[in-house]
Order: sequence, then C-alpha cells, then structure tokens
Amino acid sequence: MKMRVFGAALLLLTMIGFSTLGEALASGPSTVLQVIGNVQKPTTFDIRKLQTLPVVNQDVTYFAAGSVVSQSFTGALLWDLLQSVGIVLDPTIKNDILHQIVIVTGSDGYESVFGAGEIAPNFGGNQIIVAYGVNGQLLGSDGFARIVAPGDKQGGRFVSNIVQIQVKNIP
Ligand SMILES: Nc1nc2c(c(=O)[nH]1)N[C@H]1C(S)=C(S)[C@@H](COP(=O)(O)O)O[C@H]1N2
Ligand SMILES: [Mo]
Repeated sequence: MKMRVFGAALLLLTMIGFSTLGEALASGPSTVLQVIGNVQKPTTFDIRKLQTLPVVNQDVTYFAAGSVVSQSFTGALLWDLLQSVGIVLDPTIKNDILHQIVIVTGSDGYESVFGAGEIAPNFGGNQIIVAYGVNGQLLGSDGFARIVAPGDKQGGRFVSNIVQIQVKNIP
C-alpha cells in the first residue's frame, strides 16, 4: 500500500515536471530567447533586439540528415550578443573567459554547448552566429533565431528555435 502511494506521488511529480518543462520549452517556433546565468544583465531578445547588433552574413554548406545543405545566413555573432549583456568574469582568475561555457537550448529541449574561449576573438575567434535570416527570408519553422556554426560538417550544433542561452562557469 505504502509503495502504491509512493508510486502515485512519483507519477504525479513526473507529470508536474513534464508540464512545467513543457511550459518552459513550449515546443514550436520560438519568438524570444533569454540570456541568463553568468551575465551582468540577464536579457530577453526578440528579432528586433537581435537586429540592433552588428550584422554578419555567412554562406554555409553542411550535412543535415545525410543531405548536403547550402544556405546563406544573416545574424549576429554569439560573441557580440554575449558582450552586449556582459559575461561576468573574475579579474583575479587567469583567463577566466576560458572557464565559461555557453549552453544554447531550443524550444524542443535540444541543446548544444559552446566554449566561450572558442568564440572569444583573442582565442578561437570562431564566428558562431545567432542567425535570424536565411536566404533573405525569416527562419519560419526554425523559429526567430538559430545557431549557425560555419565550417561544421554536420548541422548538429545549428540549434533552431532558440529559447535560452545560458552562460555558466565550469564546475
Ligand atoms: N531545436 C533543434 N535544433 C536542431 C535540431 C533539433 O532536433 N532541434 N537538430 C539539429 C540537427 S541534428 C541538424 S542536422 C540540423 C538540421 O537542420 P536543417 O534541416 O534546417 O538543415 O538542425 C539541428 N538543430
Ligand atoms: Mo543532424
């Protein structure tokens, strides 16, 4: 009997957990994303706010589910977006930027991680883009913003329908 009550409670918690997560990640095309975590100004971005950042255009070719895709993306550098909200760094720690990770989450819960050192201009300098246009159009079912990682062989890091960008210190 005790086990049944426990089981029912667990089931209920799981259901509550799911609905909460479902709310946070309301699947489907995203319209805003939140930049949170180890930043000076946690900020919500919509497409208009993304468009206030310096514009970059990039042609990319990558494999998506085995097929070659070639597209021309427009957006802002992930680095510039993060600079606009300010990554919190400890000046007493040597190269603290190299201890920061950037977790990008899509509305379906899909996630990819980037290292801040990978995109910092004085280190990796990779032009990882938060794109809001493709071939002169909006992204449509890919949401208002998606990651573009020029040079990647497969599209796995091209997180679409971005809802959150979180900066974290390595543990
Ligand atoms: N939110 C989200 N983004 C995602 C995925 C996903 O499942 N969810 N799949 C990734 C994978 S594995 C690939 S190959 C590309 C495919 O994107 P495309 O079909 O628009 O080229 O999207 C990436 N971005
Ligand atoms: Mo993929």
